[in-house]
Order: sequence, then C-alpha cells, then structure tokens
Amino acid sequence: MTFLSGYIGIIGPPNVGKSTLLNRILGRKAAIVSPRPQTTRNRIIGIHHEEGVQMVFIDTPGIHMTRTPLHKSMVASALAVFQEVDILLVMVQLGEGDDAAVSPILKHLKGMKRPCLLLINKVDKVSKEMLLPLMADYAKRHPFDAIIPISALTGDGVDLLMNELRSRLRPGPQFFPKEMETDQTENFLIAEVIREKIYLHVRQELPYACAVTVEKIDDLPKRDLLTISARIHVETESQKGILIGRGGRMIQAVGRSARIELEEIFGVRVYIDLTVRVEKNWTRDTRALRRLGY
Ligand SMILES: Nc1nc2c(ncn2[C@@H]2O[C@H](COP(=O)(O)OP(=O)(O)OP(=O)(O)O)[C@@H](O)[C@H]2O)c(=O)[nH]1
Ligand SMILES: [Mg+2]
Repeated sequence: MTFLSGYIGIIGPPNVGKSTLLNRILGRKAAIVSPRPQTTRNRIIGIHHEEGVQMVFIDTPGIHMTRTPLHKSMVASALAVFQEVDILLVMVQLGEGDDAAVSPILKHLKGMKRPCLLLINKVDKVSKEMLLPLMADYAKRHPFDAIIPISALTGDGVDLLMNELRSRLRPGPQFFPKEMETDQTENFLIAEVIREKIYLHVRQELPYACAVTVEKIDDLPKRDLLTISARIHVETESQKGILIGRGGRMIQAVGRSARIELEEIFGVRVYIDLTVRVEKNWTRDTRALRRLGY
C-alpha cells in the first residue's frame, strides 16, 4: 500500500477555534486556547498518525488587520502557511462582525491551486436553519472544494472533516516519526500553558503585553517532581504591579492554575517559580521580539 501524507494548514480570523480543532484532532493539548482573540502567536505543528497515513496540521495565529510589530509577525507567520501546505482549511464562525474579518482572507485565496476547505465552526451555538443559507453564501464567494460545518468543541463534524482530508491526501513520505505528536518543545508548552492562564485570569489588555520564557527546568524523577522557573515579561512597571496583584494574589492564581494543568500533562508533581520582569515596549522592538520567540 502507498503511504499517504500531506501538510494541512488551519487559518482564519482570531478566536474562531483553530487551536481547539488542532487539540481535538490530536486528542491532546498542543496549542493553548482562550476565550480572547489573538491567543496563538506562533505556528504550531500537530501530527496525526494512522496506519499508512500521516497528516501534518499547522495551527496559525488568527489573521487580522494590525500595526504593532508583534501582531505583524503573527499574521506573517499565518500568511506564509498559504504557500507551504498541500491542503488549506479556512475556519470561520458565525457572529456579528465576522464578515469584515473573513473578507480579506478570502481575497488571499484567489488563484490558489491547492484544495481549500471551508470549516464553519461552533455549530453547537447556532440553529441548523441558519447554516444552510450561510453555506450557500460562502459557496458563492469562493470555489471551496468542500464546506463543512463542525464543532471543534464537541467534535461534531470532525469525523467528516477527517474523511474529506483522507480522500485528498497524495502519496508522500512519512515526514515525522510515529511517536511524534507536535514540533513544540517541552519548554514551549510550559511557557504557553502559563500564558494561557494569564489570558484566563488577568483582565483587559494586559495579557497582550505578556510574554513567557522558561528559565530553568529541573526534573527530579526520584522525587516525582518537576521544578520550573519561568519569567513573565511585561511592558511597563504598572503592568507588573497589576500582574502581581495585591499581596501577590494575581500571580499566585496564574501559577496555581498552570501548575494544576502541567501536573495533568506530565503526570508528576510540579512546582513553579514565577517572576515578573519589565522589558520596555517589547511588543514593538524587533530584537526583543526575537529574543522572546516571535
Ligand atoms: N461553542 C463553541 N466554542 C468553541 C468551539 N471551538 C472553539 N471554541 C471556543 O472559542 C474560543 C477560541 O478558541 P481558540 O481555539 O483559542 O481559537 P483560535 O482560532 O485558535 O484563536 P486565536 O489563536 O486567537 O487565533 C475558546 O473559548 C474556545 O473554547 C466550538 O466548536 N463551539
Ligand atoms: Mg489559536
């Protein structure tokens, strides 16, 4: 039997559920998820293995109009995926203002030769009657090879999506070894889980000014303990104050939820030491961006 494989890009506006879909397909957390837009900042590869089949998914930052260097670098990494993949998944959701977010993306698809499937996500939130006219409308706007309503959250429609993808794979190499599920390092996953908890606990704009780096990891197998030193970088002193919170309450809450999740992921006890550091205007400084992984 010939081996079938391919690279599959997941693109779309922010917050539509791209990372949720990647995690659902892999059956594990590879990308962090939050109720706020612009959560994903890097492209993240997740590999789905089947007998004789390998699908390499690329989750990307949401595409949006932007000016700051951080967001520009995020959007550029998403747009680059258009050229690299064998199949493109364009994800949208239903809701106000979504059209403005989707139109520029559809423009980028013009003239593309690769198979391109449209995923309408979050169908668990809408009535089925709303779906048909919307699908017809999208079919008019771009010649998608298929339009598939799904719920990345409940898994509804995901089997159908996987069938559609399987039928479009071509003979190709096994790009990654069988045991490899993602290209992300342990350090990256730890930093991202901490960043996710900042999005969940800290209000307003502050999470957008945060970057996380892991400074040190000690794995003590005999004691079943992983000790992690991580640093949260913010742009100003006042942000530092808010992030730490009164009596350290905010930073402790972030650390606690990150610890609980990382203990689940790694199956050992975890201790996290979090410090906050001011890196002035890092979201605008290209050298700082590179240093922090963007
Ligand atoms: N109801 C519902 N919520 C969903 C579904 N998929 C994702 N969500 C929620 O939508 C929010 C955004 O999900 P993400 O997976 O972070 O979205 P994203 O497209 O990766 O966002 P960015 O990384 O910011 O571009 C989260 O609160 C998810 O729980 C779905 O199928 N149904
Ligand atoms: Mg995401």
